[in-house]
Amino acid sequence: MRLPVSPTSPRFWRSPVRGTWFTSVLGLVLLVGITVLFVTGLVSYAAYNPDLSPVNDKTPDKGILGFYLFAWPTGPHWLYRLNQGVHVTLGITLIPVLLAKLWSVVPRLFALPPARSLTHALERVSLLLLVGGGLFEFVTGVLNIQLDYVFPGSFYPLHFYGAWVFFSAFVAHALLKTPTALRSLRRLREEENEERNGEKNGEENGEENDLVSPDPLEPTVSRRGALWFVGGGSLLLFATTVGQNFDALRRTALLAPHGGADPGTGPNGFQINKTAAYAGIDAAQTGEDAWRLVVTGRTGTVRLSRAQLAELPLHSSALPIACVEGWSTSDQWWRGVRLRDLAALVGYDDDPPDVFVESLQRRGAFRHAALRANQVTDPRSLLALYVNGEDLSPDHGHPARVIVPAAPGVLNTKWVARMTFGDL
Ligand SMILES: Nc1nc2c(c(=O)[nH]1)N[C@H]1C(S)=C(S)[C@@H](COP(=O)(O)O)O[C@H]1N2
Ligand SMILES: [Mo]
Repeated sequence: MRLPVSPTSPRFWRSPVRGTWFTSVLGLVLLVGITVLFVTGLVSYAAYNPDLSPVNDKTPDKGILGFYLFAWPTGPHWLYRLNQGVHVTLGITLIPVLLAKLWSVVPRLFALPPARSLTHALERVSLLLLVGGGLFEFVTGVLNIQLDYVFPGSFYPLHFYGAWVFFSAFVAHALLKTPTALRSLRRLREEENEERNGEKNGEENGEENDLVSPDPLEPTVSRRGALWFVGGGSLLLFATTVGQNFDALRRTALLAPHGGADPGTGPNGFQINKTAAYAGIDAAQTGEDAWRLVVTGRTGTVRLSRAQLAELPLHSSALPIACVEGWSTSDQWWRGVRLRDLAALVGYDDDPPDVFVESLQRRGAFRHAALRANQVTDPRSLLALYVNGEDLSPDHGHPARVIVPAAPGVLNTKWVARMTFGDL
């Protein structure tokens, strides 16, 4: 008969799958994956041009953590779509790997004594930051894209500061553990041979043997099998998420809030972030008699009706909408007035400056945005009146919306009312 044991005892943990090799493979996958998540996350923040204007900055108290910000380029035109597609799709795909990795080392979290020495105590605190930070980043990220965000405080600063805490602990951990992980993988071939010869899982040599159960159950799955199971989970999440970045695959994105459901048909039948009704846009404000675009600059203010705008030189650009939440559209055909032509109307003939764009919308963080001079100058940047050969629909920003190459969706302001050109 077995006596009951507590989780603080190594004998409590009996899975024969635990061991250095299993933990090492998962750890090395996370080493690469989480580094990509961190970099694409920081890049995504830079893409908002937060250093251009406070209205673009969702993390105003970042301090020196914004040291790396740079002027976001306008090409290639799919730059933000790729960055954010990778960030969100990879983050979701790594969830099973993260959970399996935590599961594989969970006996250590319970091990006693809590600290054998000061170094050991520091190591355990850093592990708490690592595990807590990792879970926090994945949970806030998933909740934000599922539009079910429940944390007190804005997602952006929490996810941003959390990333720095998590990644610092992650770097320390990776420096300590990567040599062990690589050594353990080099033993892979030997182990494979052992397994083929029918030797039991869990018989490992070398350090870190506290991962191996001293009292393992009969294996029901090999360590490789367990790894395939984790990989299968990742593959399933990948396959039901990645489609939200491609119009033709959108129906396969079963888990994505902006996938699955049919966004509608027709030229305006592509994803919508916030509808006109949600944003409180009233048809009475957008009619031909009511709406005027107010453009201000060096030489004063110009007011234009939609009909007058449509008589200015019109240009076409094939550009996607790419949202921070990780969904994007394929290229749509926008048609409208170049931003730099609007700048020229108010006195900036060949030196377009930054612009501050305001929507008819009264509330909401995305009702206004600032664009940098390079974005105004790019000939593909438009104040669009039409998309895919038709008038913009109310939900896509009728009477007029901004569309800029390579920029995050947030900067493509809909229901534009006012544009103020001048260095910000
Ligand atoms: N006025 C206004 N413009 C806006 C938004 C908004 O909430 N209000 N949302 C932005 C965001 S976050 C995205 S991703 C895009 C989505 O554009 P779409 O709804 O036409 O696909 O619009 C942007 N423009
Ligand atoms: Mo967005």
